[in-house]
Amino acid sequence: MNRILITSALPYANGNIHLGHLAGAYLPADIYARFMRLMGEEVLYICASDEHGVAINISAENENTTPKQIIDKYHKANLEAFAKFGMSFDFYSRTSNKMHHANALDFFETLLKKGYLVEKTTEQFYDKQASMFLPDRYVEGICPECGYDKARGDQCDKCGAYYDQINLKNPVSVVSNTTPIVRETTHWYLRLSIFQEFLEAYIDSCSEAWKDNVIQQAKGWLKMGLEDRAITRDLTWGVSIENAKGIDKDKAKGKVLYVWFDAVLGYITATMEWAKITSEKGIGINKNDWEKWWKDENTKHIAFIGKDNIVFHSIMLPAIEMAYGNFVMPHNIPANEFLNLEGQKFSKSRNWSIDLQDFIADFNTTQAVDSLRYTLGTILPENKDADFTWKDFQSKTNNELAAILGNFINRTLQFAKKNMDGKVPPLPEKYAKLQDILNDIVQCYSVYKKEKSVEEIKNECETALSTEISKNDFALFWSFVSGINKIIESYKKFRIKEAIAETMNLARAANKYFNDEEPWKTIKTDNIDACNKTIYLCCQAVYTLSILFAPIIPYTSYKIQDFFGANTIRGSANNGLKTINYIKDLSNFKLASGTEIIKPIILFSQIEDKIIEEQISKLG
Ligand code: B3M
Ligand code: ZN
Repeated sequence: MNRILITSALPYANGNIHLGHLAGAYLPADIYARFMRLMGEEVLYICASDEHGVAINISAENENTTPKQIIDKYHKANLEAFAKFGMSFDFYSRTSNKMHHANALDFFETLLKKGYLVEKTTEQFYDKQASMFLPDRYVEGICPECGYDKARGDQCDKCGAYYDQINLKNPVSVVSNTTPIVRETTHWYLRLSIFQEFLEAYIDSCSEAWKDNVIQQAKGWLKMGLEDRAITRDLTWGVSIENAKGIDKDKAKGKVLYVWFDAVLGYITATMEWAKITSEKGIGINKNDWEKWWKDENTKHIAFIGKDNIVFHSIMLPAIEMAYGNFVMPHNIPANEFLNLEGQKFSKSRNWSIDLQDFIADFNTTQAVDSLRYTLGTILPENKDADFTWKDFQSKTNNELAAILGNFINRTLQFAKKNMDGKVPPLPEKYAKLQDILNDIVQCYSVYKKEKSVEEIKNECETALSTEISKNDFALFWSFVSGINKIIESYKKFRIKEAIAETMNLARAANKYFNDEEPWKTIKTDNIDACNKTIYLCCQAVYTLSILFAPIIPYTSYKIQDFFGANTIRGSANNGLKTINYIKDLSNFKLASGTEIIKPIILFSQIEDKIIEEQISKLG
């Protein structure tokens, strides 16, 4: 049994989600969550809007409004867009909620009491013109590590360095464009150095399972030696520590928690909120159930993020969890690289971006959403930066979703509609053993997969079964059995892109089967048995594909299952409760002969050049 807690980086509620975000931390998490639910695992998928931090203040200033209005606007906009994109969050919260402030403060107070925080008075940049200290993004300058000249106050976007702002060279205030002075202020620091050894052991223990880029970055930090980090800021917007127990009220005045300290705790609070709210629904969730998702050692926390967030999840979060005590630390952090757009970096200011909201406004069909999910899924920047192009979107839709998957489903169902009374045909008596044979192949695969190569298993099965099963039938069965195994393995290793490619390969194999069997010929001869068998198996394949594609293109999957009036299985949010293992179950022919086929509709229509050209011309 696996209990899988899935989180996606909490998006800042100061702007719309764009395709780069989706490919980084949302789509892969959603596909993974849905697949694991279909595998019968206990899955809870949690996210929230990140509503604190200087980025929010700056947006408010730019839009001439208040932080509160900014977060309300973008929280709503992103929540709605995510829903249309088919995200299956079990719970989506916001860090401005009272419960989160209380929880984050509790962490602060507990760490303070346990001696993991230390108060220090240090020098910080102060903008005299604006009468304020300049935390993080309020100041820009030259990176002390690499010399990049647009480095932020707390982190360099170029080399990823994470430093004390006072080390920034040539600092300039973002607020007034003047050179700040240096002034003393008091802050609370997390004594990260205490955790050096412990984190080294933790990262070592993960080095086999985690992606290389994540391990390398984490090790890089550890190699430099961890230093104490300020976890408070001079700001009015954020989790105030003015009433925190254990500190001097005067010193705490005008201080809030550093956004990254409270944001990583947002995952935990959102889970608490989920448990509290869901416990009132009478579906068997208890308000303390959040604890089993965070404190039980059988829970695996998988944190999906973009590569710029690695340090906060591989170093800071585990340190905070360790300091507080009794929390499970991330089991895996499948951080993605970046997505580019038509060969260039996403940039809202240069209008080189595609917001999810704009995509939905322009296309507004579930087909288009699934096309987008599929296209992004096939190019996920898992190991290196990737590039989204509108031409690729068009070609993946037309040449794969429409020409392979859609075509196979359509020709199978149309054939049955026309020639078999609109029903799944009977499986003729002389083919009655096919189900057993399929089970044998499944069995053989699972027994031998550890000791033999796929080719060897294949040969073994093929020889053993050669007299009982035709070449085409075997090829179809083999593709599905070995393909499903590969898909499972890929998902388990967070190779989502590979799993998607393999899933489309099964649609290819099914299409090939249809071609090779030539049912349009057998129907005309007296070989109606063969024809019935072909279409019977094709219908089963359609159903199987609808399940395997459900995590990737959930809307389409729903439509396919609906053709058979079947229960719709999409790996949707289920409050952490498990269902049966649909994936394991796929080796059983699921559609009974005689099942009525509802009039099939075209699942993916071709995208014309005009549409694509229009979108390209909008950029820049
Ligand atoms: N709000 C997203 C970003 O860095 C940031 C993630 C928080 S995850 C706890 O773009
Ligand atoms: Zn740098």
